[in-house]
Amino acid sequence: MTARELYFISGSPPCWSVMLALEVKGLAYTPRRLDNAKREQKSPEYLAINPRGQVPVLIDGDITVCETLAVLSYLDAATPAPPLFGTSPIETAKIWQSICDCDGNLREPVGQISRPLFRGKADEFIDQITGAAETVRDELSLYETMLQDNGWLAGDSLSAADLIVFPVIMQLLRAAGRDDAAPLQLAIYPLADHFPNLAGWVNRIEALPRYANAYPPHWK
Ligand SMILES: N[C@@H](CCC(=O)N[C@@H](CS)C(=O)NCC(=O)O)C(=O)O
Repeated sequence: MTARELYFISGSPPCWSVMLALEVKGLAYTPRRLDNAKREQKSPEYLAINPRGQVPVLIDGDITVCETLAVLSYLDAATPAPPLFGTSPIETAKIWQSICDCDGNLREPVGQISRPLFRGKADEFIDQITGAAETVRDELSLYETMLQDNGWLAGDSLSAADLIVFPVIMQLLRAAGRDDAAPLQLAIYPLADHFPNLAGWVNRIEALPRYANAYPPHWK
């Protein structure tokens, strides 16, 4: 057992980002999985840890950190290698730009696609899904161009940008790859058919040595 604990919900992209960061830095932790179906994140015990009732939360000894980016920053400051936020001003700027782009332009439209599909309500939300897919394809095209000459989203090495964007893309693929998404012709899945550079980037992340440890338990 370690003094480091991570409260998470399986399949939550922000939680997956933190888990990947822990694995990339080789940091052991005790996973504390909460059951969203039982609303365990709203229990009095958990609200005492995070009054917002959200995950991820990292506990490191007597330190409690809420919010994904705060956790990534904390981990990077506490364990600098490998660096997640760059080693030069321009690298740091590019990483933050990519994170802001994802949070401002990709995360919500991916949610607009994945939420109804995961609930089996594709028919009911067809306009929302196809409209969001258009926005998402535009964003993925930008990634596709960026990854033409670069292995990673914000420079020559893996960074927090990759760890933030990757779980969002995986959530998208899980939704777009469902049988009930096929008739909608979202032109996203299989990724390699539509965005081959992005598919190569996904493969690179999946090949990280401890990748499997962070994979959402209920997706296995
Ligand atoms: N800004 C927060 C957002 C975290 C968030 O949205 N967490 C979701 C899981 S993806 C959650 O806790 N949902 C449960 C709830 O709100 O009850 C962060 O990045 O940490």
